Amino acid sequence: MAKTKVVQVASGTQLVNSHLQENYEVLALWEQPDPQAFLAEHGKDVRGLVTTAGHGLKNEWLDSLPDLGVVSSFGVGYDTIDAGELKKRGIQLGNTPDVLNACVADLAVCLLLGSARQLVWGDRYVREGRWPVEGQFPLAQSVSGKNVGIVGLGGIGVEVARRLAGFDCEIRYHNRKARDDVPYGYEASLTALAEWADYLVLTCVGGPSTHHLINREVLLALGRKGTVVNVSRGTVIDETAMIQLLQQDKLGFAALDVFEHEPQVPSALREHARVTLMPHSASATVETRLKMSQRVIDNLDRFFETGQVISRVV
Ligand code: 8YV
Repeated sequence: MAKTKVVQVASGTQLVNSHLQENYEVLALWEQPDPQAFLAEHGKDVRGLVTTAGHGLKNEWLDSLPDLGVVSSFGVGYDTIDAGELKKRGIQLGNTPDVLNACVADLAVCLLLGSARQLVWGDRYVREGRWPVEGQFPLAQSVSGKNVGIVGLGGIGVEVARRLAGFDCEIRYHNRKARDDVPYGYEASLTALAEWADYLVLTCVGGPSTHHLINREVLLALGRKGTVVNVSRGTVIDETAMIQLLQQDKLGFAALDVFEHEPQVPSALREHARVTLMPHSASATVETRLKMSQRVIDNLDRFFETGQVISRVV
């Protein structure tokens, strides 16, 4: 029997790549100099498309994929995929939620603690031999017992909250609507949450609905006492406003895993002493990437077996 044809947008993990190679006829889009022209020629009986949250897919490809039934994407975020357009065309979209919640929350807390206690700078201070010469390292910020505001209390946000409650922090959150299944205080005004918070942790979705949600006004409310921690999407923060406020000493600290124009990170951020940076790594552990890979595979296989992906966005 002929294998089902799938397009693979970008090379994936070893597990995903080998599963696709063994079980499907794979069209490797990343190897094509002109993906649009390639799909126009070869897209006719393609039934699945595998991509990542980082690579997404282009709407203009869809006209060349008339038999496409399923898109399986590596990652929980799907801001690079037009889910509305897929829905209109009756194409299912599967992503990899839940399996990465704990891992992403771990990095959020790691960034928060690392920024507060100046872990990266302290490490450099010791390595560079400055301790015996310059003496006492500057005082840092406490975490235990402080106020933590969470923007976007979904699966990842709840894991962050649970962890920081263990540090005796008071937790409040901002969502579009209050939840009735969590013990944390709801704050309808994002600015009021920022004013109250010592640490503002962003775990909301990306895309147009949250574009520059954390604007100059919110960052000013967070102020010099505050730290913004972002494991969501770079687009959620007005990066230019954040840089200005850091430079003007009107915002305390920033601990960032994501950026507006990845992998480009402005030199103003790279050079700033009160900024802690990671290269979009919140889900990047061996264990979590394995689980995400398995979900990408399961979403695809299950669609062809039963007509339903497991983790369905649309
Ligand atoms: C990955 C992510 O880095 O899940 C997401 O939405 O942003 C991360 O887990 C990304 O999916 C890799 O493409």
